[in-house]
Amino acid sequence: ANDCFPFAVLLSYQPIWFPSGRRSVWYFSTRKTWAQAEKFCRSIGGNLASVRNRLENKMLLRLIKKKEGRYTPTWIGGSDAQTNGIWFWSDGTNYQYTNWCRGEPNNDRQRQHCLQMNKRCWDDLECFKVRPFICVKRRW
Ligand SMILES: [Ca+2]
Ligand SMILES: [Ca+2]
Repeated sequence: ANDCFPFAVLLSYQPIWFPSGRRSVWYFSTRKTWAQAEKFCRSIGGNLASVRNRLENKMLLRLIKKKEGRYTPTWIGGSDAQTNGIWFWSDGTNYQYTNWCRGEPNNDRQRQHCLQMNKRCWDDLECFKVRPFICVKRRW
């Protein structure tokens, strides 16, 4: 039922815009698995968020802090589920800028294939864990 998100509710969310002005970013505090989160983002015409540079990374962290009151681990759109060690952004953005925490991605127990923003840096994590998440939508 949660997958069916009324547009009127969406209107009450305040997205932030990346500096390019072409991509808006939406924070959702509902905890979902990575795949559920990506599916939800697609249902509103977007994808889980990709990060293209340091400024965008900083903006997402600031958004998490603002919405949760602290740096809560949050899903964004990176995944190496197809081939371990080959990372993709679910929105098709080139995987170029990275901000991995020291020692990450470590593919712990060979089963970490999804990217969470963890405090100030990134960590690969089991995709079935539930986290709040950030969607990105291109300007329509
Ligand atoms: Ca992996
Ligand atoms: Ca990890």
